[in-house]
Amino acid sequence: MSNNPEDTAPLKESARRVQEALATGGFDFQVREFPASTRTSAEAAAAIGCEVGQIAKSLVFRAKTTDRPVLVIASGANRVNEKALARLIGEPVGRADAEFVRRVTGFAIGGVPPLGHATPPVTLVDRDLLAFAEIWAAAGTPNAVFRLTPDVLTAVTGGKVADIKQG
Ligand code: 5CA
Repeated sequence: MSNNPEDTAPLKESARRVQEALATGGFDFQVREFPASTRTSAEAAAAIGCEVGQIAKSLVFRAKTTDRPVLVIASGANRVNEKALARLIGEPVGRADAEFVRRVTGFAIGGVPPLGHATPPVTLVDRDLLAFAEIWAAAGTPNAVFRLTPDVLTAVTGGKVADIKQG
């Protein structure tokens, strides 16, 4: 038990949607809201007290031919190699703008979770995340995250593990 009021306060609507998507998938992970920002990987790692590499950041790309959303769940320490991504999905890709991200995921940049998107995306998981026993992902808002394992991340997102980092 904890006396921290953050543990018992009701979740913001976007964070609650992520908690519900997790519950629907049969997972009992607890979405946690922090007083400090978890908007970026560095901020999230600082608030949680983990390595930046353990942050599973959800980056949305836009496939240029089909206009479909492509989700790359990358280690917070890495940048995504767009050429490798294009080869993997078979068409050119570009970074999605804020409007596209909100429309296809239902969430705003800084809180995009790896699951529960409005339009189910093609999903790739950065192989580097598999090196960690525990990782943390955004949970709908710039203050909310949840802890999970790399195995569960790939299972729950249907993501394909890929070598996707730059360099
Ligand atoms: N809550 C944190 C940790 S899980 C988080 O969501 N981090 S993130 O890295 O997954 O999301 C922020 C990402 O959104 C940044 O890495 C950046 O690539 C992207 N981003 C930020 N601003 C924009 C923008 N204006 N247009 C497109 N993408 C953006």
